[in-house]
Amino acid sequence: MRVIYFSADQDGAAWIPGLQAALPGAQISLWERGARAADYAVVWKPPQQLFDEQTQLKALFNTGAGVDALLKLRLPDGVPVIRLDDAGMSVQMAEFVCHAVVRHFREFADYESDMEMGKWSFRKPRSRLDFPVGVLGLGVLGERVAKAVAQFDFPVNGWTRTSKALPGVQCFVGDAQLDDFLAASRIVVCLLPLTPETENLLNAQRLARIRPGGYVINVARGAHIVDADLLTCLDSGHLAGAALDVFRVEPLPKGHPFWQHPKITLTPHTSARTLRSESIAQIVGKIAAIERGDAVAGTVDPNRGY
Ligand code: OXD
Repeated sequence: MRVIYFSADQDGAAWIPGLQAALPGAQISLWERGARAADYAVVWKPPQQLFDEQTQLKALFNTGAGVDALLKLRLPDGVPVIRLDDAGMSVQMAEFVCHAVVRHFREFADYESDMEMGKWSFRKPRSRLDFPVGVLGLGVLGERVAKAVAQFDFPVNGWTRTSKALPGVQCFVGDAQLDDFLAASRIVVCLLPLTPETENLLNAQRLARIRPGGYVINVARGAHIVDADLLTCLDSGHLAGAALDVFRVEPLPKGHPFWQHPKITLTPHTSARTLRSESIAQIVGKIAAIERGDAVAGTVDPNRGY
């Protein structure tokens, strides 16, 4: 069996020994132009040329949570695209989002700057009932986030394409209930897959539906938010702030207004990192299932886009 690995961001040299140790009988190599035909490809943001050359693949593994970059390419006909099922990402996402929610709700940024100035002052406790948290997207990551936030006794709303029952989470379904979901939420967390339907979802009209004094946390894709509309809502005071981990262009270009905005907290696409050993164990388990002819969890539906 031949397995190729390619990543636009990660250190490939570190993945090869791990894959080799887990698949001792296989030939594992970094993909390069003109490489011999492989059975499996393990990839993150690969170039089109990889698929133009590798037309015999039995399956394709995406090493990140989102498959949008992959689905923009022309893939070999019928090759299943398989994503990681969690592989240690959902706990990271839950801690990242809970941190952002609690940091905003408890006004820790203000305390930090007070303390830096040597100022000892308390803020009035706020009621968490006034800070309902809405999670856009209740997939593996969104579900974990919604449950984790609910543990802090915030009211939690969820928005999904098809109905989902989660204890402690009020679910809103489809386009018809999106405005109601936004109006019921003051902190909005975006965890949607990026598809033509969800691109630019958080535009001026939708951001205006969020409760006044709202807060936006984007840990999905930059293209879910219309940057200029977010800035307008922050500057008008309709939104109190935003925590952004993802951007239309990454790294966020120097000079982009997000860098200096006083109401925006930035992180460099780090909310849930791919964990190498967990991911390799999962990929190897899925390869074994495919070789046995068994169904494999996490197969992407290319028409749905996730
Ligand atoms: C992603 C990831 O898909 O970082 O954004 O895994």
